[in-house]
Amino acid sequence: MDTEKTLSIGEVAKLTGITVHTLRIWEHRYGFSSHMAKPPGKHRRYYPEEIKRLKLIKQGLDIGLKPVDIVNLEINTLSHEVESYGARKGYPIAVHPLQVIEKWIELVRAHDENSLLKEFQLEWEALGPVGFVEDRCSHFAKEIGDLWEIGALDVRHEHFGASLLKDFLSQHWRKISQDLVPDSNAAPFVLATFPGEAHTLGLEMVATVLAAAHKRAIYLGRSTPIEDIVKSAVETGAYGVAISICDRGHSMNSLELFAQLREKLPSSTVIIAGGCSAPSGIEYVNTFSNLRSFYDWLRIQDMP
Ligand code: B12
Repeated sequence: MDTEKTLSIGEVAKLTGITVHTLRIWEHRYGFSSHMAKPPGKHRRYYPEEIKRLKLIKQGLDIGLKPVDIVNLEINTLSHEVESYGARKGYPIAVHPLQVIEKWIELVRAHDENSLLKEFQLEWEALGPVGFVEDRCSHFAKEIGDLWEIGALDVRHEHFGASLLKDFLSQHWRKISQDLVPDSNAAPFVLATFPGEAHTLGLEMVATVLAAAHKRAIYLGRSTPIEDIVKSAVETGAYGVAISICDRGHSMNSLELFAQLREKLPSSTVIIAGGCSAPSGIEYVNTFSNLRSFYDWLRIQDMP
């Protein structure tokens, strides 16, 4: 195999969530010989195919399997082991979504829009809106990003997959809203990204969770000036404003933007933030580590 296309241990750690320290212990203890390349005189490198297997190992460990039992299994046996162990322990099927995501990625590669939409629909029906966004969409987006980073997908694939998912979510949450959020005067949540932030998939996921909790969403979308967010919130008597921040470049001035938002919004309007680069620790901004906890929070709000 071509060693130029191999990955360093640091890259592998970043992509799999397994620490460099743990990977080194496993290298030492279990070998991994068939999955690694060792260029003469250099550090060992990992073949990209190994990422999939290591992610499955991580899933197995997260649900209680022991490294000694799984680290050296080949991918099909490993996948079977993780799945059957998860089922025995009563974990919902959503705990191990890798095979599904892999199938979706293949459909992205093939630009097979109809099949991918069918797959989305099947999972949507099986998991419900909140399970679909939390256990499928976020893994899918992350996997597309990871594969792009290691050069296994092109940016055109990223665009294709992300925009199809975005449109799917948009259609579905708007439909739920029409059917289940009967009162068009109910205090809404205003959804937006800050100026310069182009990533809106998170906002679509938030809108989906709001619809599932029977809350009204006013979707302003990407790159919205603070004044406009405030105007919409005031005019509609919004209960809250929800901001998604994905690009770290924009999170740097987000502290200032949140301060402006707080100052200009009525004091009763709640500010909520999420996304992989959302800042934490601002006392007047509610952040949520995942969309399920956001859903649980929504369900207990006493809203007009
Ligand atoms: C899809 C995607 C795109 C799509 C966006 C499509 C769209 N309309 O959203 C496209 C292809 C257009 C794109 C473009 C760019 N992208 Co991009 N993109 C991604 C990708 C693959 C997924 C992002 C995503 O949607 N994730 C799903 C989100 C929602 O997950 P999350 O942020 O973890 O949020 C979770 C929760 O926090 C919650 N949540 C999210 N928001 C909110 C809000 C609230 C209120 C709540 C309660 C919860 C919540 O929901 C999620 C589920 O659990 C990431 C890779 C990655 N690893 O993330 C790169 C990534 C975000 N992109 C990146 C970059 C750099 C760009 C570009 C600048 C690239 C370029 N040079 O042109 C451009 C931006 C162009 C611009 N004008 O600014 C970088 C950002 C790096 C950084 N510094 O942070 C990333 C990380 C890729 C990388 N590894 O470099 N991108």
